[in-house]
Amino acid sequence: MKLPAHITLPDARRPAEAERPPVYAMVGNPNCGKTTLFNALTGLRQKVGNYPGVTIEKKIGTVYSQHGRALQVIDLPGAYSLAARSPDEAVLRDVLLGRRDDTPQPDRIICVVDAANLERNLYLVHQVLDLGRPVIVVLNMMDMAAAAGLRVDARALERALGVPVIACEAVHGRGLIELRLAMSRAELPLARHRWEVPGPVAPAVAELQARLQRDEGRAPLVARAEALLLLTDFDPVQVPGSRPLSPATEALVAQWRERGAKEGTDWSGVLVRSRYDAIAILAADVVRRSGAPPANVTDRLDAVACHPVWGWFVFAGLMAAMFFSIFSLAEVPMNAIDAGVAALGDRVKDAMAPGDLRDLVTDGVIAGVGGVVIFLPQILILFLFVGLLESTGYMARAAFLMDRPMSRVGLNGRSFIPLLSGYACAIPGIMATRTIENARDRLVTILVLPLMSCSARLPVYLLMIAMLLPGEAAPAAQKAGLMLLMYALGTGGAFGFAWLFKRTLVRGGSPHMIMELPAYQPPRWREILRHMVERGWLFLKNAGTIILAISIVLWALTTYPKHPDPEATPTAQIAHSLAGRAGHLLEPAIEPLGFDWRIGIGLITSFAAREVFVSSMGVIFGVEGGDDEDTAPLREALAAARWPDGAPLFTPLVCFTLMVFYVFAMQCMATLAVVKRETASWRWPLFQLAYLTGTAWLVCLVVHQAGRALGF
Ligand SMILES: Nc1nc2c(ncn2[C@@H]2O[C@H](COP(=O)(O)OP(=O)(O)OP(=O)(O)O)[C@@H](O)[C@H]2O)c(=O)[nH]1
Ligand SMILES: [Mg+2]
Repeated sequence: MKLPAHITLPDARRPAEAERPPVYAMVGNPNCGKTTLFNALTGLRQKVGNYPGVTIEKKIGTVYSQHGRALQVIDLPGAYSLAARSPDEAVLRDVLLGRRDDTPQPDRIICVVDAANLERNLYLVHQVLDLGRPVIVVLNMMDMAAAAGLRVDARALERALGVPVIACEAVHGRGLIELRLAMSRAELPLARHRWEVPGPVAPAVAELQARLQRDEGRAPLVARAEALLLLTDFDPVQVPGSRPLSPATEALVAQWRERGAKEGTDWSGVLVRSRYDAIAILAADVVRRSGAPPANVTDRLDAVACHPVWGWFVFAGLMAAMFFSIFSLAEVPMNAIDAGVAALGDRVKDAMAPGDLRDLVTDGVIAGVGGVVIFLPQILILFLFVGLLESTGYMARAAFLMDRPMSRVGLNGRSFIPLLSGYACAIPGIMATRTIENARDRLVTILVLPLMSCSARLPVYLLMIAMLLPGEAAPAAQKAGLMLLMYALGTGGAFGFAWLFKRTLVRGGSPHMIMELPAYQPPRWREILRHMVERGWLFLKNAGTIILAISIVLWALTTYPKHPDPEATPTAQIAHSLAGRAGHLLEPAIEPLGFDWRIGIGLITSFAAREVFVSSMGVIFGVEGGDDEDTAPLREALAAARWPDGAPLFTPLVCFTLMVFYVFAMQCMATLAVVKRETASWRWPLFQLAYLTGTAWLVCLVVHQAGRALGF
C-alpha cells in the first residue's frame, strides 16, 4: 500500500531515533551563559561565574521535551575556537569530534552566542556548522546587547543560517520555552552553510578527510572539520581519555604539514581569513546599532579597578573588607554555637553515667566535631565574598591586575584565577588550571597552589588568633590584620616558589595573557546563597563524617591502652596511650619549633585535612581538662596546657609558629589525590608533599628560634 504524501509514519520508521532520543551538546564562547542555560533547562546546579573559564569539565544533564521524552544535554567548557589551546578546550573539541569514550558524540548542537559580541562569537558557530550536525543557535544575553545599544535580529540570522535561532536571556528565564520546543522537534533543518574550503588547502583536506572516514570511522563532514583542524593546529593539546588517531593517519597529517611548510602556504591564516570574511557579511545583516552607545558603566568602573595604582587600592580594600567581616560579622553566631556545644556537652555529662562511653561522646564526638563546627559562620562569610567577586565580574579584573606581578615570577594572569579559587579550596583551584594553555605554567601553578590559604585553614588560624588576642576586647582590626598576614605569607610563598620553579624545574617563558574582561553584572544573590549553602553543607558533612570518624579513632587511641594506675593524671594516660607514643616519636623533630608531642598528634591527624587539627586539640586537651563537670571552651583548655616543667605550652610565639606551619605545610590528602590525577603521576604530588612540608618545618624553625632569641 502506498501512503499519501502528507502522512508520515511515526517513530517506528526511524528505529534508531525512537530508541535513543538525541543527545545535545552546549557549545559557545567562554562566559556566554552556557551553564546558566544548562542549569535552567535541567534543573541542575553547575557552577556559574562572571569570568571566562568557569566550566572545565563536561557535565551531562537531562531535559524533558514537550512530549516528555528525556533528552540528554552535555554542558561543555567554553572556547573561542575548536583549535584547542588548553586542556578544557580540548575536551570540547574531542567531544564534538567523537573522540571520547566516556561521552556520547552529540547528535545535535546548541550553539550559545553572546548577542552583545555577536561577530566574535560567530567564529565558533561557523566552525561548528562545518560538522554538518543539526544546530540550534541561542542568542543569549539579549538584555546586555540592548543595554549596549545593539539591535540583534534573530529572524535575520535564522534566514541567513537556515537553522533555528532563539533569542534568550538565560538568567531571567526568557526564551527557554522556545528553546525547549525547538529541542523537542523530531527533525531539525541542516544549516544552509555553503562555505567552501579555500583553494590552497583543499587537496590536503580532501585526502585527509577520506582517510579519517575510512580509518577512523568519522562521518564525512565531521571528517572534513577534523581534517581542517589537524592541518592548521600545529601543537594540538591532548587530554587523557580521548582516543588518539592511528599512526598511519598521524603520518599523513605530518606529511601534508611538511608539504605546506615547504610551499610556504599559511594554511591557518587562509582559513581564518576566509571564515572571518563570511562572518562579516553575516553580522552586517543581523546587528544594527540603535542610536549612540550609552555611557558605559563597565568602562568607568574599570578606569578605577584596572588602574595601575588605584586598582591595587581597590584590591587591597576588598581583601581587607573580607577579613574584617570574617571577624566582626561572625562574632555573634559563633558565640551562639560555642554556647550550644558547651551546653550539649554538659547535658550529656549529666545524663550519662561516668565511664568510657560517656567520655567517648563528650570528649570524642562533641569536643572534636563541636570544635570545628564553630567556624561555620566564618566559612560562610568567606564564600559570600568569593561569590560576590565571581558573580560581579571582579575576578577577571583581579587577574588582569595580577598579570604584571605574575609575569615577574614567570607566570601570567591566567594562573591567577586558579590561585584565587585556592583561597576557597585547593581542589577546584587545581581543576581550574585546565584553562591554562601552557603545560609548564599549568604544572607550576598546580605545585604552588596549596600555598594559597584555603578555608580549611580558617579554623586553625581562628583558634590560634583567639589564643593570641583573647577576649572581646581585642579589636577586630587587629585580628583581621593577623589573618591578612597569614594569607599574604601564603600568597608570597606561592609567588616565590613559582619564581624558583620557573627558573629550575620547568624553565620556559610564558605567553602573554589574552583574557576577556566581561561586563560587570549585579550580583546574582540566589546563585551566591546557593553556593554558600553548598559549601557550608560540605563543611558540615565533613565534620559529620571524616572529622567525626577521626575524633572517635583519636579518642580511642588516646584512651587505650589504659594506664596501669587508675589514678593516673589525664596527661599521663594520654602519654601512655598509642597516640601518645606516636606523638612522642615525633617530638624530637618538632621540639625545635616549640611544639610538644600533643601538638604532634594533631599534626599527624590533620594530615587527612587541616581542620582536623582543631578537632584533635579538642579531643586531646578536652580529655586533659579532666573530670570537672563543666565543658570549657577549647581555647581555655589550650591556655591551661603546660610543658612538664610547668611552662605554658601555647605561648603567643607557639601559636604564631603553628599558624605559619599551616600556611606552608601540605596537610591535605584530597589535594594530593587530585594532583596525582591531574598530573597523571605520583611524582609531582610526592614532590609537592616533600617541598611544602620541608619548607614549613624550616620556616617554623627560623620563626621560633628567632622569636625565642628576641625574647618572646
Ligand atoms: N545579563 C545577562 N547575564 C547572563 C545571561 N546569561 C548568563 N548570564 C551571566 O553570565 C555569566 C556567565 O554565565 P555562565 O553560565 O557561567 O557562562 P558559561 O558560558 O557557562 O561560561 P564558561 O563555563 O566559563 O565557559 C554569569 O554571571 C551569568 O549570571 C543573560 O542572558 N543576561
Ligand atoms: Mg560554564
